[in-house]
Amino acid sequence: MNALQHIPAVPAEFSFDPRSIALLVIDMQRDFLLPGGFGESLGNDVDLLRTVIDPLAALIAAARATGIPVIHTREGHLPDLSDCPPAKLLRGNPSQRIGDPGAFGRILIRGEYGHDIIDELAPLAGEVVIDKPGKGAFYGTELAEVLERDSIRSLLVTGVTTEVCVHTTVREANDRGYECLVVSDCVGSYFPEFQRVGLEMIAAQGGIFGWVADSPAVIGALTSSNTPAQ
Ligand code: TIU
Repeated sequence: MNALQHIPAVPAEFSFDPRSIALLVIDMQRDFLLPGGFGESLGNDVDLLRTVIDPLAALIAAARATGIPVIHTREGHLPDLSDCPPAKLLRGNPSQRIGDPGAFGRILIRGEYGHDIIDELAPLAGEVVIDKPGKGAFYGTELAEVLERDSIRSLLVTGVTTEVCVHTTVREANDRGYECLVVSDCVGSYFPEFQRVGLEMIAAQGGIFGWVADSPAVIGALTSSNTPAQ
């Protein structure tokens, strides 16, 4: 059987084959979510992002329970910054730039404590973790190969921030032919207005690059599906 499952969403119902969908968790890293990290150094209130943690933990648990792959991403750079273009490095607060010492190690550098995913959403052994140098999860990464290998066609997209790494990734995925549902209470922005408008932009114009639904709707559909354990 290859029954499609359906999630009530905007602008219209989202239909997916439970055998070809993955949950993408974007950049739920300490540097973005903990006070004192990179996000706060940019002048942001990290509490606005932390509202995502509980609903996203529940969604990840539901995906794991139904056999849907969970793919995590982390934004960051090599210790020598050779993969960080000057245009990115020189942006933002000059006293706290990528690679500078921060409260949790060098800011957004792979291997540092702050670069890793928050404890509440730690990947399980065997789950894919994609290290990405850019805002989008496809640029400069092996994500396309991972999705191809696992025959993934649909993505449930979550993480931070809505208007930056989530948007960039959804636009990249949409152009590559993936159907993306963005989970509204599992994505977060430092700016409430950007959160609202960012979600509206995805589903506007008949779903110009995706669908939007909240986590209870997604979990309801996942738990009613009979995902093969393979
Ligand atoms: N992951 C991600 O969104 N990176 C950012 O730098 N986002 C900001 O909103 N700054």
